Amino acid sequence: MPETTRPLPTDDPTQVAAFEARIAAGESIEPKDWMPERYRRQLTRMMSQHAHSEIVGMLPEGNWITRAPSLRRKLSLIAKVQDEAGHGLYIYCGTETLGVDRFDLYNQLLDGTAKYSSIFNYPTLAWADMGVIGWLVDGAAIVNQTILAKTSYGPYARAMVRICKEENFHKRQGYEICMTLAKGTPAQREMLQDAVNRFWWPSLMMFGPSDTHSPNTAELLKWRVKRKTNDELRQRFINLTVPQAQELGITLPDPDLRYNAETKNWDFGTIDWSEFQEVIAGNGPCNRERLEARRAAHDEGRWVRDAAAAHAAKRSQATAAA
Ligand code: BYC
Repeated sequence: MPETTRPLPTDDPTQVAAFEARIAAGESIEPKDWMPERYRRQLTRMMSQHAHSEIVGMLPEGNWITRAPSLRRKLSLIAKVQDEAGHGLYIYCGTETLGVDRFDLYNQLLDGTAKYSSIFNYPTLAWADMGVIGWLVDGAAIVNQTILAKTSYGPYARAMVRICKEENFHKRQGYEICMTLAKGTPAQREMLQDAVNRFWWPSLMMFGPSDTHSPNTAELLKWRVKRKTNDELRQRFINLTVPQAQELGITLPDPDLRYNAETKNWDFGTIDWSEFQEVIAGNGPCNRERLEARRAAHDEGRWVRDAAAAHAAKRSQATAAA
């Protein structure tokens, strides 16, 4: 039975109290430290979903590598997609420090039982989508991950510090594409506006359900895995992004977006949570296509795994014989 579905053992209350005192004191929890099984389980869930998101997240942008408009754009897009593969592998490594096997986790992605970020189930229809993904999707990821860099689990926090550095570069690269299109021909501006119209609301959904409908937040805040709620981070993202949209001279597709001088926040309209629920239930525009692409890549890569295993076996035989 995979580790993540086994029944939870009962934790010793004294150990739980000592653990929670460490969390309250702001200490970092490291792989060999004692931790409640539920903490381990929550981190495994969150980190594996995050790793899967990076790997599936390569697909929408990978779709445009062959059609990038110049050599410079192609090189930077290839580098971005490679970075995402690196982030995925890095976070799978982090997840293994919790005592799980990445192949079990990966199989949960392939058999459709694991979640990954809703945003990657939307199609990339035009070159402007590459700019908008960098600007909005990586922008949202940075807001979420900068806070996760202070999470209580040491390996995850350290992974986030490193990953955020690269995400910042991705965001600048995306914003620069948007700026070029915004200063371009009317057709380029229209392409940019259309991409923003399609990606704005799904980017807000990346932060997860509203706090009143988020079953995991309270426990994750208690253990300082999360340091801010979904709604707090969503609001922060909106506040940061509206001035950037104004700078580009494009319209965000929300007639209710208004600056509130009292709260110093940008108030926004109602998110279509039924769309979000459909996407995370596997019924978004590209869910099936994304999983099929990952399954095909897994099958086509079988010979690499077999060759690596055979090579490792041969080396260990040679070492034993020496
Ligand atoms: N999509 O209780 P809640 C990237 C699920 S990759 C799908 O609020 P939690 C990038 C949630 O898992 C971005 N599912 O959960 C890569 C839970 O379901 P389960 C990925 C979602 O954990 C390439 C249920 O809804 N980033 O940055 O407290 C290119 C209830 O939610 C989503 C991370 O993974 C969603 N959007 O909070 C560019 C960061 N939202 O598991 C960029 C780490 C919620 O109970 N993760 N669900 O069945 C987190 O920060 C948190 O897990 C979340 C959700 C804020 C995502």
